[in-house]
Order: sequence, then C-alpha cells, then structure tokens
Amino acid sequence: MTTISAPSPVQADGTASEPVRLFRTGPVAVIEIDNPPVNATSQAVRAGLLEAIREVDLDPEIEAAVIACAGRTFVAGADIREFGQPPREPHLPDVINAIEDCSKPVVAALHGTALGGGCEIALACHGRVVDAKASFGLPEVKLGLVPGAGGTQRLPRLVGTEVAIDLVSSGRNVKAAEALHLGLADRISTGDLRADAMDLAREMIGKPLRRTGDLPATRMGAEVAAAKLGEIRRKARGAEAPVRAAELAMLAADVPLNEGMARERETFLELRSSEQSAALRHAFFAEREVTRVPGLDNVEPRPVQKVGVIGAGTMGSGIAVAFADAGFDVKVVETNEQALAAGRARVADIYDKQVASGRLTDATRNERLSSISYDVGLATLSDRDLVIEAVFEDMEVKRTLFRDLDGILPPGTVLATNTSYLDVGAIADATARPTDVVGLHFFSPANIMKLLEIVKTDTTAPDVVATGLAVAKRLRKVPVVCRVCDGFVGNRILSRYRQQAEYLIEEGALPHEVDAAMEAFGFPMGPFAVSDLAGLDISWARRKRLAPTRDPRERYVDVADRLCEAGRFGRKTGAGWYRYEGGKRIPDPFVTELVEGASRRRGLTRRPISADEIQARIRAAIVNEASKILDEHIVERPLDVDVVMMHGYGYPAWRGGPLFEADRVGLQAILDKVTERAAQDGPGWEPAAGLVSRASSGARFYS
Ligand code: T1G
Repeated sequence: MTTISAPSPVQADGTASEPVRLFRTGPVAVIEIDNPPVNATSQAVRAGLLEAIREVDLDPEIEAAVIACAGRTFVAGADIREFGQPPREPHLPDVINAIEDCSKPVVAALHGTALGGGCEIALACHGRVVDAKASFGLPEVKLGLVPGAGGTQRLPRLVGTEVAIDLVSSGRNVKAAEALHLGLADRISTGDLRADAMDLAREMIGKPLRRTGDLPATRMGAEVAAAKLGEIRRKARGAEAPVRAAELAMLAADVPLNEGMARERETFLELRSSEQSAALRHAFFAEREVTRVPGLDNVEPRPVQKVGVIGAGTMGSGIAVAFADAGFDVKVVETNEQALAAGRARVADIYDKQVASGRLTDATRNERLSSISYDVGLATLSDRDLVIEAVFEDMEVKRTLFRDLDGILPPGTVLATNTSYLDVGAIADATARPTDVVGLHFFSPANIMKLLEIVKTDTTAPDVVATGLAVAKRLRKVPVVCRVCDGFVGNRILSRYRQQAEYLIEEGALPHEVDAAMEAFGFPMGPFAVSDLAGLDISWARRKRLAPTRDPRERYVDVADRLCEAGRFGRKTGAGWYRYEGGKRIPDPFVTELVEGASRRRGLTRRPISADEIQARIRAAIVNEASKILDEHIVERPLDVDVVMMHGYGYPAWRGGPLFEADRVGLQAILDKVTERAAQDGPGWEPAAGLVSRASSGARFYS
C-alpha cells in the first residue's frame, strides 16, 4: 500500500503499481482499491487494505476515511481463482473486522456491483453511499459457498433477519433504491460518488460510531424458521449452500458477532473444499471460457445494429424482444397482415407482463417497443446487418426463404437460421453466399433463456461466427459454437435422455417416478413434465418425419405416439403424460395402461425401478451421447457440452455439468452402465469411442 497525495505511477501495462492506495486529501482520506478487472480481494488487496486502515486509525491528521474502487465496480468479491490454493493471510474477515473496529468513521463509496467480500467490506463500514446504478449482493451460494467474512452475521443486524435470509440464501442482488429502503445504504449519490461519500464521512467525525457488529439481530420464531428452511431446501433442489447460509443468518440473533463469524468461517472453509463448490466454480469459469473459441481470437466480427426477424410466432417474437432488450434496431416481417398483427400482439404481451410484474417500467417498455418495426414481405429487409428466420421448421420452406433473401440482402449481411434440428449447411446451399450463413439456435422463451447455440457449417466464414459471438455478448446470452448434426448439441443429447426415460417406463417405471427421480437429481422438471410443457405434437411431427429412415433395429417406444393419436398434446390440451386439473399435474391411469401395454408388446415383465437406477441410466445416456459429440468434433471442448446442458436444459450447476460430473463419478462406472444397456437398446447406444478410451486409460474429460 502506498500513501500518496497524488495518483501513483502505473506500470507499463497500464495497471496500477499498487492495488491499494491511500490518498491524503485533508481530514478525510480516500483508500482506493485498484485491482482489475473487478477489484477482487486478492491477497495483495487484503494486505494493502489492512495496512491502509491501520494507517487511518493511527494518523492523527486523518479524521475519517472513504473506501472506494477504481475501474468498473466496487469489490466484486474474493478472488475466486485463489480458492484452490491454501488461504494466505491476512484473511478477509480479519481485514473487515479491522475496518469496523477503526476508531474513525469509514464510509464505503459503492459503484457497480458490491458482491460477496465487497458487500461484506461495505457492511463493516460505518456508512455506505451508493451510486444510483450500483447494487449489493452476497452471491456466494451460487459458488456453493456461504459468505466467509461476516456477511451472514452483519447483514441480519443491518436489514433484519428475514430479509437477510432471503439475500444470503438466494444470492440475489439488491439495487440502490431497495438498499436505501432496507437500510443497507445510507445515501444514493447521483453525482460525484466519492465527494458524497466524503461528505458523509466528514459529518460523522466526532460522533459515536454505529458499528454494524454491535447492532442486535431480530430472532425468528422456531416454526417460522423451520418453514423458511424447508422452503429454501425445496428451491435449492439438492444444492447445500443456500440452507447453510440461511442457518447462519438465523444464528446471528443468538450469538455475539465473533462467535457467529467463527461458525460462519468454519462453514465457509468446509464448503470451499466441497464437490458442489468445485462444480459451481467450474460452471462460473466455463460460462466465460466458452466464449473464447480457438482460432477466432483475432477475427473481427461484422458490425450489427439493424436486425431483421422473419416469422413472428412464439420464437420469432421472443427473438425480437431479445434483440430489442439489447438495444438493437429490430424489424419483424411476416407473410401477411394477420400474422404480423398476431406477432406484434405477442411482443406487446411479453412486455406487458414484465411491466405488470414490476420488472420493467412503462417508459422502458415504450422505448423497447419503439425500437421494433413491422412489415409484410421481405423487401424492407434490404437495410439489415443481420437477418434471422424463425419460420416453420421445414427444410424446403427455409431453403426457399434463404434463396429469396439472397436476392434482397446486401453483400455482407449475415443470414441466420433459428432451426432446432435441420441441417444449416443444406439451408446455406440454397444461397449464393453460404459463407454468410450461420445457425443461431435460441431456446424458448428466447428473451429469457441464456443459451445460444451458434451453429457453423463447413463454409461459414470465421468472421460470421465471430459476429454470432459478438451478438450473443450484447444479448447477454451464453454462446456455444458447434458444428452441424441432428439436434446440434443440446437437443441431440436431450433426445437420448428422453429415449432412455421411455425405456425405463417400458421396463417398469411410471412417468411420474422418472420425473421425480430426475427432479431429485436436481433438474427443475423431469423429462415427461417438460414434454407436456413444450407440447408432445412438436416431437411427434419430427418422429413422423424421421420414421421412414429410422433403423428398424432401434428399440422404439410408441407410447408418446399413442398419446398424440389420442389428442393428448400435453398441458395445452389438458392432458399428455399427465392429466392437468386446476394447474396441477396428476398421474393418469390412462397413461399407466398405455405404458403397461407397451411392456406387453415388448414382451417385458415390468419390475420396480429405483430412483438410483433411473438417474444412473439417464446420466450414462447423456454422457455417452456427449462423448460421441466430442468424438465427432461437433464441439471441441467438454466445457462446451457442460455449458449447453446447464444453461439450456437445467442440468444442475452444482454438479458442474454432465462431463465435469462424469470425471467425479468415474468414467468406468458410467461406461459399464452404457455397455450393459447397449445390447437391449439397439443401434446408437454403443459406447462412444472417446468414453471407452478415457475409461480404459484412466483419462478424464477435463485434464
Ligand atoms: N474472482 C476472480 N475473477 C473474477 C471474479 C472473482 N470474484 N469475478 C469476476 N471475475 C473475472 C471473470 O472471470 C472475468 O475474467 C472478468 O472478471 C470479468 O467478469 C469472502 C468468499 C462481477 C458481476 O461471486 O458475478 O466473495 O474471463 O466476464 O459480466 O464471502 O463477474 O475476463 O479473464 O463476469 O461484467 C463472490 C462473481 C465471490 C462475483 C461482472 N463474488 N463475478 O460481470 O464480467 S466469493 C462473486 C460476477 C466471496 C466472501 C466470498 C461477475 C460480475 P476473464 P465477467 P461481467
């Protein structure tokens, strides 16, 4: 830490020579943290901060201090990259206690996102001034951790136990206005944040210090606490940290700060070495690593501001909203006025629902709606930088459309298709510019789901792929680049997942038992409930399309076909794999009879099937198909598969994704399960070569 009266010299690479600097600017000093990119509390930051606060405490010329950060955000947490290493002193709790124990007022000046350790630093200050766009958060549970530097003990003392439990167990952010309302922030700055923070510090000079740790925390009644923990456990779906964080926040009312912090630290260190935390940290970094596609680092994306969306159905309207939300100029086209009006209504409905729920203001809604224009026909797309189609899922329809677009769009416009399954290469071949064609596979609802599969053909130009990545970043999507195959990555794996689920019900399980097992595994919904939600007719149409080319040796379960033949398309028809009454999902004897009939037709004697077997067989099916996808170079890295499965299909992030978890479970155990099934289940179920070679050589998916 350097004590200076002017900005310190910076190193040749532009980073500050010291991550913590103490500016003497009269009676109120400024401690500035400068540790790009997010001011994480690395060991050097902790040491510098401790030294600075000690100097403030001891220097008679300093009467108060402000802690502020350079760069884009206040401290966004402990340095996650250090977690795999032995902890090094000074430990953050000790630094934070020194701030609270300082004899002079210390005020935090918060901008950006004060997260984790950053929020804990702020809680230990004697006052907090926040920029109007700033937010607080204790997202540790998203990393499989609990706050480890007083967050679970000081937050209840400042905002009350009930609110604290919600914040530490959900990890959600609190924006400036709510923070002020809760008492988490003392003032909101709409001008010079540091000056406003220095004003508050100056006002506090000579007055009794309000130390957060000295405040009492409200005790919850035993029954209320038990009910709250039960609710958190259910929402956690197998993740351990949310419950542990909530229990610690409840403890704050019963024990003094230092005892509570000791229990918190003990829990933090325990969870930091847990498998769930390792998986969640892997998921955190994988979501960022996946955007770094080998071979594209120096490729410049094409500029995109004007976007055309063809087709204003469910997907098209969701895609239009996603682009409008990200500030693009959007033009939606349809084949006729009626379809266009229906699409416009869908877009308006999406925004109206967000305004009704308080997630969007009227002004923002109107601004977004004004960035979307509508037209009939393709002609007015001639000024677009990127055009994406979301029309009927039929190859000839899409090829004809792309052939027509070829004659309308100027050179350089990117032609994208939102197809879920079809061969993007075959669509590209309909144009004279196949290098400009790429798949941008959104997931429904397109304005909400984070995953975006960027499907490159053998001819897609590198800068078109780079354009997909740049557009994904602006859309705040999680992009995964893949090559063409039936179903790309996610839907291809999903079709194997569902097929194994149908084998299980043919052998003895019932749909609700398979769903219960996979929900216990950590999926938000089981496969049959998901099918009912999506609509059984969509996959029925695909199965009928593929029927002529299906391998007769393949084990095919026809229960879903029979449901569709009976007009049972899922929730939208009031019945599918389940019956739906009053919004409730009810197992239906009609389905049980269909399933038992399938067993008889297969010549199988039904048997009880345990949740363990259901989970093991479905996990093996997922890992085997994922391994084939790697073998075929549809994607190049295991993290590409894991990110797709976590962000597109709800694979529990606290398991790290199927391949990260396969390494932990053991590839041989998974291979054995696949091999055991291959004979019964027919073509396509043979063990993937990559899985066999890794299992036999002891290699892993992640080196
Ligand atoms: N540690 C190390 N690196 C981090 C980091 C962190 N906490 N947060 C972000 N990065 C890196 C990230 O990997 C990326 O690196 C770059 O910064 C930009 O991030 C004691 C124990 C802050 C909202 O969980 O939520 O404090 O890829 O691409 O979209 O109780 O990063 O460029 O090389 O995400 O603008 C708690 C995690 C930690 C916050 C910014 N804190 N970070 O989002 O940029 S545990 C968190 C985020 C803790 C205490 C406990 C986001 C962000 P690279 P980015 P962004």
